[in-house]
Amino acid sequence: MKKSLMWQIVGAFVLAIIVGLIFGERTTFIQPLGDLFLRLIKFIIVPLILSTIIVGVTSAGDMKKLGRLGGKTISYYLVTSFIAITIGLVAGFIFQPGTGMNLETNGAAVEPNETGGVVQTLLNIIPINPIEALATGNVLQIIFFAIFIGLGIQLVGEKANTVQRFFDGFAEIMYKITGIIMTLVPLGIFGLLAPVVGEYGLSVLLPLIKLILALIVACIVHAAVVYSFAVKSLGKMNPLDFFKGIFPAAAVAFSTCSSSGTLPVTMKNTQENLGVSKETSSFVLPLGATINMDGTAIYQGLTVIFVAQYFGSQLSISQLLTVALVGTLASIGAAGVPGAGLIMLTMTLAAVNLPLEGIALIAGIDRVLDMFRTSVNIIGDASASVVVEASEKRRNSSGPAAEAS
Ligand code: DAS
Repeated sequence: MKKSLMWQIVGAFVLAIIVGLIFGERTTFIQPLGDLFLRLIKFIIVPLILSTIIVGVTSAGDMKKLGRLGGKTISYYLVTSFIAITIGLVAGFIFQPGTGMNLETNGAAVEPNETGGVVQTLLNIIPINPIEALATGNVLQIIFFAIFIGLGIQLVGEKANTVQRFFDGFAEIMYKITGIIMTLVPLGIFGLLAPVVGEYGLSVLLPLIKLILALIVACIVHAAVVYSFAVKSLGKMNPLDFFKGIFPAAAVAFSTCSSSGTLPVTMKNTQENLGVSKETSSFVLPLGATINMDGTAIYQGLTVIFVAQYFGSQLSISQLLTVALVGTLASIGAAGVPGAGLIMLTMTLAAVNLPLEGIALIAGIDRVLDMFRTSVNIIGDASASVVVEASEKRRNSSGPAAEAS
């Protein structure tokens, strides 16, 4: 990645903190700058995902390869998410963020999040109306639609060549537009962060500082241990090069608190800085932006322990296992938008009969917690793309025997 962009991003962070601390809540006058950047990256998400997945599927060559890519990707996501929630639980026991707390809540009753369970979540992936899925930006349904269009192009063959060439060209156009928008990343980070710094003064953050610190440490441990090990041992990449390469996307995720919104930048970084092919990144990353959220998994584990400690509840081993399972599903079901993890927390708390009022305890600072968990979410997606890419390259280089199998 160009050093100048990295330093511009660091400068944007520093400037945002200074301006936010100086102007406090008056910093909202900068908000339109952040909203402008957010709208620019959101407007390309749907056409980018649709065109790049169709191209990714048609260039994958065959159904077997697609199945192999999917199997590796989903397996990596499930394993890292389960490790993440375990780290979140351990961080809760070590930091004890909820012990001895006495917080004023606004008493807002919180309804359990009607997620409709896992089966309904899986069924909802199938779009009844693909045009509506595109119009509403339902990413999982768009992925489903794009995969089947890509498979259809392959099965139809020559008659669909024009359609394939259209989407090839359209995907290139979307990558080019993403590159142009990327030049605005420092400006966008400044416009998004400064108002948040101005709003969340220390008086708001101090009472929950142990919870914030516990999440930050757990995120750093997860990224430094799990992703370093994965990209080094499985991805054959120097971890420092990996974290440097994904830094712009992590910074955008931190500022936007949206994995889906960051997707164009994540794809650009993995392709240009981490050497991941368009074919792999266009399949692994959109999927990851919606179902792979390790940061959210850490947050689920940690905040459940926080709530249990606050209300003086002792969780049994079986309840902890329930949290690990349901929290992993909650991280899969969370959408790649700001605050999704807080909404899914109702499901995890309800699973172990903890009072949903616990959500009101953290809702006030959830935006700050969301910054860190969303950054980890997209770093995890990028690590998956590096691992899957390396695995496919090893397989291809092992010759025709591997191709035949
Ligand atoms: N903000 C969500 C995301 O975009 C994560 C969360 O809310 O937990 O990944």
